[in-house]
Amino acid sequence: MKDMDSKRLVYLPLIAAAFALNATIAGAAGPTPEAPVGPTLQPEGLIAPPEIVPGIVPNATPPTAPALPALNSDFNSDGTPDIVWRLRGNSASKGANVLWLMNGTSYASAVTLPAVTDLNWFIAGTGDFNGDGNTDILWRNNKPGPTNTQQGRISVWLMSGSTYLSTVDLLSVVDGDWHIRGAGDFDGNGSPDIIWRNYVTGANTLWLMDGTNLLQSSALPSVGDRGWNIYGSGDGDFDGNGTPDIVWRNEVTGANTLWLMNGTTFSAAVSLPAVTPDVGWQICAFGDYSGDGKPDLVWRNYTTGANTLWLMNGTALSSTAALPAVASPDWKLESPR
Ligand SMILES: [Ca+2]
Ligand SMILES: [Ca+2]
Ligand SMILES: [Ca+2]
Ligand SMILES: [Ca+2]
Repeated sequence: MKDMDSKRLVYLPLIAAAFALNATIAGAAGPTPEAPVGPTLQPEGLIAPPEIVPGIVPNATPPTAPALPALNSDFNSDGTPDIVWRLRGNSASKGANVLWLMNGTSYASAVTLPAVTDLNWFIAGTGDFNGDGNTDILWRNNKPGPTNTQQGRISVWLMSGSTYLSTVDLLSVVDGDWHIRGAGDFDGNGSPDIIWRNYVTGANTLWLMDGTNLLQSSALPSVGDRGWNIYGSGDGDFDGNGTPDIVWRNEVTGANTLWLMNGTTFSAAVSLPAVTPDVGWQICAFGDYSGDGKPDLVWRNYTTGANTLWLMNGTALSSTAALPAVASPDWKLESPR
């Protein structure tokens, strides 16, 4: 591994007012989300936990200091991270966004967020970017092409609870090879920092933020093998050192790995249980649902529609808990990550 060249990032200042995110702020008057409103629980037997490949033993590091960062996806401030969904695909409701409010490891209710029918916009993460105690939603527009006049824009939806307030634009990154893969407060200044991975070069970097302002880039080790991808961070402080850690999954081999971080510096890589890639499970989100102070993993099976929590004890899987199934693979489970 070697450090990447952060100069590859191209920053284009934007005039926020001229580029307000083209959200349809119709709220509940917009298209009716399909599955997540009133989801039907599949019979328990149909929700198989992700398969664990024997023989790959995680090197669990005992949790130490229980200094937990603020929850980055707790929209209703009840202490449980909530789950953000976005509907892609070509249905009449495409562009719908829905919040699942969670009660511990159980689904409690769904809230419709404003729709964004332009599918060039991706939900890139969540976190409190303006420091008002409310979780905000990070967006990136990334579909390079001559017809996309907004390529590279990055916007934050400032929220009040689950209510949209306003949009703030960040610096733009036009290069579509760079993807935002999550957000977490790595330098401990209270602002979520943004994790980037370059899908072509394998470079990885952090944007250290002061609210919605970029302070500086901080290079992470490069990972040239494109089978590996970052699936997020969010509230995922797995070793309890006060710094969020970064979850990697290899979609070719099924291996899952955690980068333990010491602030903005890579510290060590440890294995998580592997999940064979041919069974349809994708790792999607990270937050403490069981309330034991340790982050859990949210899996979604885009083949069967099942959703499952891995309740974790550090880097060790202790049990699984089924979430309501959402049949349509067009519903993307986006956050917390
Ligand atoms: Ca909550
Ligand atoms: Ca906020
Ligand atoms: Ca920070
Ligand atoms: Ca940590």
